[in-house]
Amino acid sequence: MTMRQDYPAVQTLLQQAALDTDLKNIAEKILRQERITPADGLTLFEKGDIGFLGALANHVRERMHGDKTYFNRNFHIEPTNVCVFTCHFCSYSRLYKNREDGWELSIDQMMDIVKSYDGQPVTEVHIVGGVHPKMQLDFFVELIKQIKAHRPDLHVKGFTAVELDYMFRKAKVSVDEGMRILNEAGLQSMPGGGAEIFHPDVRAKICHDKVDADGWLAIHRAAHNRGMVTNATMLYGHIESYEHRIDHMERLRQLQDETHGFNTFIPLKFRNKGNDMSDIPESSIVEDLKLYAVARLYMDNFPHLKAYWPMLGRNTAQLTLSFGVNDLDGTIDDTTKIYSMAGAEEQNPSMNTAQLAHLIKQAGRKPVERDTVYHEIKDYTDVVFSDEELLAK
Ligand code: V47
Ligand code: SF4
Repeated sequence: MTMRQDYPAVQTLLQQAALDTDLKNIAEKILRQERITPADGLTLFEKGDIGFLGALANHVRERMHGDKTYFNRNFHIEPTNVCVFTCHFCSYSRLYKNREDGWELSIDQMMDIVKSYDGQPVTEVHIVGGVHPKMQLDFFVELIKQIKAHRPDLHVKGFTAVELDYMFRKAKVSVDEGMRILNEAGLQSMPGGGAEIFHPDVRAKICHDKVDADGWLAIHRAAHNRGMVTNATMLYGHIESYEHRIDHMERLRQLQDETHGFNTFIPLKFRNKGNDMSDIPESSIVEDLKLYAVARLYMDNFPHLKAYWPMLGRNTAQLTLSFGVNDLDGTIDDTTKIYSMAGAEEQNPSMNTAQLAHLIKQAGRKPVERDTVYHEIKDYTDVVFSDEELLAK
């Protein structure tokens, strides 16, 4: 086995006389590339300090990916923020009866967004939004077909399991049938949203009326069975306990053992502006970094760990690159409102390729542009950017 640069750092940690025996045993398992148990995961949250967790998670990250840090060039389409559900953490949605306060895009309006990227080297469109009672399966099949007819090479990643669960029930089709219809229309992968916290005690309090854990997992299983890849998220830093986080990650790890269809795990930090949970303080940066590190150590069968910079902010996103993260999502181009409406620092999230690559280099890592399924497009390590590119708004 090659000894990576940080291996001595982990060895030094293990030799500390004061190191807790449980933590030492877990670290030794990780160095032997053995799976850690739910109890080990809990111990890491409860006893691991930021230095210990960071060194171990960084060791795993570098064993898997070296210094490579992936990003892609993408844009989002948010068809609507009108939603039949009432998730208490959501700052973005409007009920159908208040739909004049929200937005509802027609297929033509969404195609205008797609066409506005003609000639630009974007590789992915990410489609996600509220669950509108009148935007149904046929509508989205038509949208996907028009996108693929206009630009066949654009990867269509779309719809959370929450949107799909509603769409399939409304169209009275089974999950497998619904997935077949969308996949044949041109849907290639699914984002990871809607997972929140799977445990029913938490779900009942924060998002009682949408698809439950088993329903969410069944939709991802159906996608994986068709050969589609998907992501998984976890909304953390509100009322959940460490046990709930481990339970969430364990359910995902088990499905991944079965299907190997997940690409990326994306912890999403709860932001508390403009929603029913605004009285709950946001997690500290130390808690955020510890969570990323534990996620990297626990989710041993997930190839990638993503920090979503529009939600975390650029500075924290840079720090996560030393706590297990190897992906920073995409250039986004100011096309998502989910986090700006919930109080994220990034009110107009947009970075050009030079800025995103520079951010990664500043953290001492190698920026690599990828497509949705992690084919490498270009290594930017030795590319020199002009001030004009770096300072562009
Ligand atoms: O499921 C909603 C989250 C998610 C808040 O797969 C909030 O590549 C924090 O899943 N504070 C949707 N989070 C977005 C999503 C996503 C984003 C980027 C990349 C990918 C991917 C997926 O947004 C929802 C919910 O968990 N969310 N409100 C809030 N106040
Ligand atoms: Fe609707 Fe999604 Fe907001 Fe829940 S998080 S209310 S499902 S838009």
